[in-house]
Amino acid sequence: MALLFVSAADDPDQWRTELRQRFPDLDVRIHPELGDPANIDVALVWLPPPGLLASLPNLKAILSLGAGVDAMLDDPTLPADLPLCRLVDPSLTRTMTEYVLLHTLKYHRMQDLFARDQRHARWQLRLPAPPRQTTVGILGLGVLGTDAARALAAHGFTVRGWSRSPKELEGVACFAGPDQLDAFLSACRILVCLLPLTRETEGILNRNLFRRLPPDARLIHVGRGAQLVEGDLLLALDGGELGGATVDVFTQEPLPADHPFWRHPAVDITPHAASYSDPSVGAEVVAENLRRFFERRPLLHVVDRARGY
Ligand code: NDP
Ligand code: OXD
Repeated sequence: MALLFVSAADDPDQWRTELRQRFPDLDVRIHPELGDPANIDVALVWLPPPGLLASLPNLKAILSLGAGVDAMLDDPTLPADLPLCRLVDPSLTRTMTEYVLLHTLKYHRMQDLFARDQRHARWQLRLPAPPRQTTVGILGLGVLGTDAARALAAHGFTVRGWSRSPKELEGVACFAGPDQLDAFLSACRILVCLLPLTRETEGILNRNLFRRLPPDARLIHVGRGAQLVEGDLLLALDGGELGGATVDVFTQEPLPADHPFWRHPAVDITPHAASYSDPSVGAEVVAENLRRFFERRPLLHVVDRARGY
C-alpha cells in the first residue's frame, strides 16, 4: 500500500510525519520520487502535473490537498472512474474566515482610506457607522462561505449569502440561483467571492455584476482567478463603481511583475495565501478518508464531477 504525495505548496516531510503517526506502515512517497508506480494506490495532491495521475496504473483514489479541485478537473487525462475527494479541513476554514474578517474590517474601519491619506500626509478623521449598517454579501455558502458568514454576523455585520441551492442560515439572509442574484447584490457594500470555479462561475465577477452593487462597493476575491475579469475590475475601480478590491487569486499565478494590480492604489494583493492547512489538522481529515478507503467504506467529500465542485 503506497500513497503518493504531490504538492509544491505544502511541506512534504511534515505531512509524511503526520501520516506515519497515524499509519506507521504506510509507504509515503514524495513526488517526483515515485518508486514503482504500479503499487501506488492513493494520491494526495495539490496541483499535480497534468497527466501524472493518469500514469499511475493501479491508482484507486485521489485526495486533494485543496478545497478547490478545478485545476484537476481541467486535466483531460484525469482518470474518470476514480473518486476525487476535496479537502474539508477545520484549519483551512478557520484561516479563510480570519482572512475574510480581516479585510472586511479593513474596509469597514476605512483602513484603506487611511492608508491613502497617509501617502499624502493628509490628516482626516473618518469614523465608521456601526457594523449593522454595512451589508456584507458572500458569493458561495459552502463550507467556507458559511463559516465566514457566521463570523461576520457574530461581529454585528448585516450578512447575506448566495448559493446555487436554497439555504437557511440563522442571522444570514440567503439568496439562491441566477434569479436572485440581482436582489442579493443590490445591498452588498462589501462582496466576498468564495465560489468554486466552474463553467457557471467563470468570469462571474465582471463589470456588469459590479454595476449591480451599491456605488463605491468593495470586493474581496478569494475564490479562483478565472472568476474575475481582471480588466473589468480595473475599469470598475477607475470608473468609480468599486472603491477597492482585495484579491488573493489570479488568472496567472504567480502574478506577473508587470501586472497593473501590483501598482493600483485601490487594489490589495495577497499571493494565494488567504487560507492554508495546518498539517496536524489536515492529516486527521485525510486519515479519516484513508481509514474509509482501507475498510472499503464510502469516502467523504467526493467531488460531483458533473457539477464541477
Ligand atoms: P463548497 O463546495 O463547500 O461550497 C461552494 C459554494 O458555492 C456552495 O454554497 C455552492 O452552492 C456555491 N455555488 C457553486 N456554484 C454556484 C453557482 N453556479 N451559483 C451559485 N452558487 C454556487 O466549497 P468551499 O466553501 O469549501 O470552497 C469554495 C472555494 O473557495 C473553493 O472551490 C476554492 O476555489 C476557494 N478556495 C480558495 C482558497 C484560497 O486560499 N484563496 C482556499 C480554499 C478554497 P450549493 O451550496 O447550492 O451547492
Ligand atoms: C484551496 C486553495 O482550494 O488553497 O484549498 O486554493
